[in-house]
Amino acid sequence: MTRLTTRTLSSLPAVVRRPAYDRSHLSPGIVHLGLGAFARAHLCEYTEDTLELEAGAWGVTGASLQRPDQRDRLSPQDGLYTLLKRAPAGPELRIIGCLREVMVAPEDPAALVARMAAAETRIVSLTVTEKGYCHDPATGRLRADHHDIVHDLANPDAPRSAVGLIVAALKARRAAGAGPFTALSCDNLPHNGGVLRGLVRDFAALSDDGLAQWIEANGAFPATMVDRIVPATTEADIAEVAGLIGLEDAAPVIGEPFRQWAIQDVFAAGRPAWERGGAQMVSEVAPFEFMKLRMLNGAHSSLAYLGYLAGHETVSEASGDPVLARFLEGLWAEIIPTVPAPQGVVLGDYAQALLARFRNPAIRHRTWQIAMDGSQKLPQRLLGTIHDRLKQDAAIDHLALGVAAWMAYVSGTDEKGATIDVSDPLAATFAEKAKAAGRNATALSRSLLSIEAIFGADLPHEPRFTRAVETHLAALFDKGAKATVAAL
Ligand code: CS2
Repeated sequence: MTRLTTRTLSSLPAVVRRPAYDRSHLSPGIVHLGLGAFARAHLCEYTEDTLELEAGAWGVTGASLQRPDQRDRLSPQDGLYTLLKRAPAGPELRIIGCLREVMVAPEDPAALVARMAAAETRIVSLTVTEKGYCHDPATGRLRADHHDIVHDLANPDAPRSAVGLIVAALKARRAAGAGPFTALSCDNLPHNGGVLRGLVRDFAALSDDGLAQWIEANGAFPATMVDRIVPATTEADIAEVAGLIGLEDAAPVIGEPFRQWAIQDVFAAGRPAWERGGAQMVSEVAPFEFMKLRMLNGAHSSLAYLGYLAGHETVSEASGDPVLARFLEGLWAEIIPTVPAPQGVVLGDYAQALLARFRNPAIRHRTWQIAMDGSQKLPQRLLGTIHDRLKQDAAIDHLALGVAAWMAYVSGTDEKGATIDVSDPLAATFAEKAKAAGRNATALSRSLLSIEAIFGADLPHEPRFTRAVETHLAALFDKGAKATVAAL
């Protein structure tokens, strides 16, 4: 089958939307770190919308921080790829053209730093996932003992962490008398802009106080809230896209039609008119971020753990299960009083819209995929909400069941006695703790609660929380996820 390339674009069927601007004039205004499916389905589509209206300055250089596979798939197709939006009513297809080139950081970190430091780069955006920040998720502070940070401090010219790369590039810009680029975090972290600013400053301060002060005075780190459900692309998706577009595309991305992007409008060197694609440029991102992290991601994670334990492979299946759907309603009822509604939003309506998105039968988002990296996700998705509820002296039953389900999941054994493939930076710690505690809910919950990087110093001493978690975990071990949820 013929490959999707610049040359074959014209042979696409008419239903496929394609770049309506001259790609040969794209300059590299944006360098994106962490070129996963999410960024290609989110930031790149918003950028594509602006290029259709004002072509030119905002081409994207994508950088993979670990593996070469994205580059190997995308380069033979001139950076072009299909975005397949799956609505319950049927698919919508669009070829995204904003990606100019793909770099692979470990192959040549200095080349990537040079690209970021070049004057024409005005924004360095990131989707490196929670663990890519090398920070302590409970406090948001840099982990100076993190292996990548230790490496980058010892090898400042060949960094491998996002923070190390940003600091190296900002250092070069300062030395060249250029201003900084805007560092734009697009990850699901609370106060992502402020957290990134702190990490970059703290890392810089470990080697160069003057640089840290320059960053503090001149840097721009807008906060963002990003939203689009984008499951990992499968071989079946690749085959389906080929059938739909009549060309081979080795790197399509699949997403729901819904998308949202709230961005704090503080940029150091200009930005694309992302609002033309519907992004919300705001002065205060926090209300959007609380709403999304707590209501969408908090529910997603809880449903992923409970759903996986109850034998559901996808979110759509799990949220279609009436027992789990009732759980979600109860969970949102606990979360909503802790969330200040963004202007014009009715949180009850937002919850109903989430349920419809979760149930989209055209999207196969695996519970296993969302269950990944719970140690990095729990604090902002569930624990902050629990903290606020306890302060209000309000019920936390559903929230605590979400945490207990995470514990049952990381115990590494499912309800049929089969091994769970737990993917998490702390997986080895979990395995050790599970081995020592066995199926003793008291022992396992106490042992997991003592991980300060996740639970912080206060929550583990809050008996209303620890008791609820322990009781739920015992029930999950005794009678399984479905019966435990049904008995709530
Ligand atoms: C999910 C998110 O994988 C996960 O942890 O909760 O990736 C979720 O799909 C996105 O945040 C939706 O915007």
